[in-house]
Amino acid sequence: MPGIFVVIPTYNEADNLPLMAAELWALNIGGLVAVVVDDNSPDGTGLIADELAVQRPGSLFALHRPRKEGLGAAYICGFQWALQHGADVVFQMDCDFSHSPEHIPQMLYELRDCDVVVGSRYVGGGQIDERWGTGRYLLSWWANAVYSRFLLNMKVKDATAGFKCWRADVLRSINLERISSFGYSFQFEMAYIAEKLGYCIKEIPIYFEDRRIGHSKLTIPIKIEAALRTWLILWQYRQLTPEQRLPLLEKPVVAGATGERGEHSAHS
Ligand SMILES: Nc1nc2c(ncn2[C@@H]2O[C@H](COP(=O)(O)OP(=O)(O)O)[C@@H](O)[C@H]2O)c(=O)[nH]1
Ligand SMILES: [Mg+2]
Repeated sequence: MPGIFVVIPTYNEADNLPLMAAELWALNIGGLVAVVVDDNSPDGTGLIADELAVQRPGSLFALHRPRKEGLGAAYICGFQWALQHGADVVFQMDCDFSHSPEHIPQMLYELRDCDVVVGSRYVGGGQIDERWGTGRYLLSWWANAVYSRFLLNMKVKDATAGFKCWRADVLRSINLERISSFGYSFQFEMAYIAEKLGYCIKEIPIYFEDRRIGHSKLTIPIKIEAALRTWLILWQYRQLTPEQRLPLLEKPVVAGATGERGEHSAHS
């Protein structure tokens, strides 16, 4: 059974997390493991993750980080954990239902003939919640059309998408240690690296619904970071080519999918 790891960073998602876990389990996909990476959320999301891990041993793991350090750092932590535990496929998604778990089976299917599948708002059939304000829409358009496509010359239409399905070996071939983004520039930094390394990225349309519960953590400093980071990314990876994929070491023995809860929980 393939090891399918769904990495979900959380910060104050206490109301969303149990619903998200239930929807993931309802998919009934063998070998699917949720990896929650919580940054010591004040609303107790981390404790809820621990309780869910007890309820379904081996189906959900809770990783705890001592403080809020941004979405990018949380994803790197979750990716590394998944790779160390024998992942074949790694998903990344928000915990707020903007990324519907319903797309997971199709994304898995599409991964058969590409390296990364992106749940995209900007391909035919993709859609954004009508409730998005003009400000947020313009920001997303600017980041994708101007920064990603024009400046970074990227092919992917939704470069800032946070819903992705990675062939785990692609992540193994990327030096995750050097990812520098904290906030949502993480999304296009990863997409840019994947393109520069010559991987095949496929986009499938999704309906991106605005979060129903809780608040967005997309703050002004994170927006400023994304704007400045684009230039750094352009410089940092200017000489990256497919020859620079990291060599694949032997895949670790699968432990995560069957291990005891707590065994892998990194409590703060
Ligand atoms: N662990 C962790 N998760 C975060 C952090 N910032 C945001 N998240 C989570 O990342 C996902 C995306 O954040 P969200 O606020 O929905 O951003 P938006 O979709 O761009 O509005 C959600 O599941 C958040 O709970 C952080 O600093 N640490
Ligand atoms: Mg969100």
